[in-house]
Amino acid sequence: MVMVWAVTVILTLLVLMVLGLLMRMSQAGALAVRPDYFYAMMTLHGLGMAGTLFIGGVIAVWYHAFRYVQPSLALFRWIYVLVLVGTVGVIVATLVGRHGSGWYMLYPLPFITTWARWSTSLAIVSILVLGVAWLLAQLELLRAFAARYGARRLLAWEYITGATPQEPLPSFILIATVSLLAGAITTVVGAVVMMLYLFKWFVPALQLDALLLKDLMFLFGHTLVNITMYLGVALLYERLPLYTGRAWSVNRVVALAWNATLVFVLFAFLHHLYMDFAQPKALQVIGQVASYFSAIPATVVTMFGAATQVYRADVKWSFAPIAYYLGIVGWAVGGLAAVLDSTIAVNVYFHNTLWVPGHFHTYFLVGYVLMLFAALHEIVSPEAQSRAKAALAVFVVGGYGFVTMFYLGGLAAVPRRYATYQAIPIKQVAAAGQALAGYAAWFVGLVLVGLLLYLAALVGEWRRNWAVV
Ligand code: HEM
Ligand SMILES: [Cu+2]
Repeated sequence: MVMVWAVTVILTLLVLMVLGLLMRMSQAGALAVRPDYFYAMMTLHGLGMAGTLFIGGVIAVWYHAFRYVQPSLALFRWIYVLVLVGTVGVIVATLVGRHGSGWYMLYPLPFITTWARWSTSLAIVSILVLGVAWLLAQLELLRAFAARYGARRLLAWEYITGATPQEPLPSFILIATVSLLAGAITTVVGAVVMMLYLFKWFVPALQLDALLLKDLMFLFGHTLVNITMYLGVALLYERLPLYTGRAWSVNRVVALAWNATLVFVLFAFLHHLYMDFAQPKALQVIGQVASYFSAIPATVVTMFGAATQVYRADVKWSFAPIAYYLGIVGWAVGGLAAVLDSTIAVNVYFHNTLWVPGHFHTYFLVGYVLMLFAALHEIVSPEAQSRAKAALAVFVVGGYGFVTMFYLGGLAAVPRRYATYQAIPIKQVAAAGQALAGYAAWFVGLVLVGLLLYLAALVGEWRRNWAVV
């Protein structure tokens, strides 16, 4: 089953990246894409990436969790079916119905329809189906962890109070618990929003509170993508020691850092509302503080741990440790750009410029995606080495080139989410946006070549491993 998941995830990423290429080409003026198609593609790309990478991480965690616990295999088959159904629904709603309200479907945008009305309801129902699948997956893993370690021990509080635990808690289980707990809570919030949307779709006269819905949507959306990153980090703590020969265990500092993350990650979403002047000022301050505190302790502890893992260690640098390590570097670079942007004084300049896709594409494309590549490679075809390493090199060069163009666009004040830059009345901004998009498209080409080479390296070997789980 895990093989089917791995293939599906990689192929989906490929398709979504091609959509990304088409968007960049449209912005470069190299391809005429009608705006309604551009926004439909952008919505599918964003929703698809967020969802696929999240479930991909859950699957990798599920697979590696077998070392410690017994999550249900049958349930993960059903989850596959649900995810497939939901994904097909989103594809039809966007590419056929041209629903284009962006990946976080901000109220009331989904209901100001320039697209087919049915596509809004299909998108809502499909996301609800995906939400059910995600919730089931998260709860099942948490159940399996609790069955083995006891619910009260999963957050490593013993390490904080100084008591000696009867059985050590793997750091993998601690970080996965933090991620899945925050994920499960906010998935429910997302489902509530979708239910409200569904009411609104049936009864258009219904008026909902736009600010409240924005808060709820970002509580869901921000947290989902944030904990996706943390699933990658959980894998890093679990797998890197295998190559360095050094344990990466829970201690008091690690336990404190990840407990802090669990609390603050639930309030960091407020940084998406800095421009909402109706929101009480205190919440803006909480947003900034929580953004720092949800990122910094976990990052510092992880960076320090990752450095001590390899410092003067006799590491055999095969594909997986290289990819995990490059992943953590991308995570740090993108994280720095993100924390900068979550600082109110800086956000005033960068809000809604290409700086924003700049930072999240960094920690995803050249951060988390590399960790996922490492995890899938370990599962699918650990024997494929030199070809996979070459693929990684091409992918990383292309990836950094591509995100650099977003940052330069942000510095040049190019706004995000423009189908074409020709409509921008300030000539220098339009010209900069267009030129940078053109360079970016070439780098995307490299990314796609890298991904195809990686896929080919895996295919070459995976028949041998088809039998695992
Ligand atoms: C080669 C890979 C990729 C390419 C070429 C690409 C390209 C793009 C482009 C051109 C945009 C629109 C930017 C704008 O003008 O606002 C975009 C938005 C976005 N991308 Fe990517 N992307 C890639 C990978 C990823 C990955 C790995 C993720 C993972 C999370 C991701 C998530 C998103 C999201 C969430 C949006 C925002 C959609 C919205 O504004 O509603 N992308 N991407
Ligand atoms: Cu956020």
